[in-house]
Amino acid sequence: MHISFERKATNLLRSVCDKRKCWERANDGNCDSDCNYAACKFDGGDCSGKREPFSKCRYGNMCADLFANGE
Ligand SMILES: [Ca+2]
Repeated sequence: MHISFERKATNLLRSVCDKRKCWERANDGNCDSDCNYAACKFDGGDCSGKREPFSKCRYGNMCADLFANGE
């Protein structure tokens, strides 16, 4: 059975969105950068027009998350 890394990453990020209660903060007019991932719907679009600042990374969302975690 094979589950792609990308799919795992997406599931992981979705759980992160849940933990951070991003769904409650999405689209409230404030940019919550810790929710600004595709898996969190880019904070409901509160942060710039869905641009990906870590686009150089193959898995941009994950890189952004690791970066946000302190390294
Ligand atoms: Ca927000």
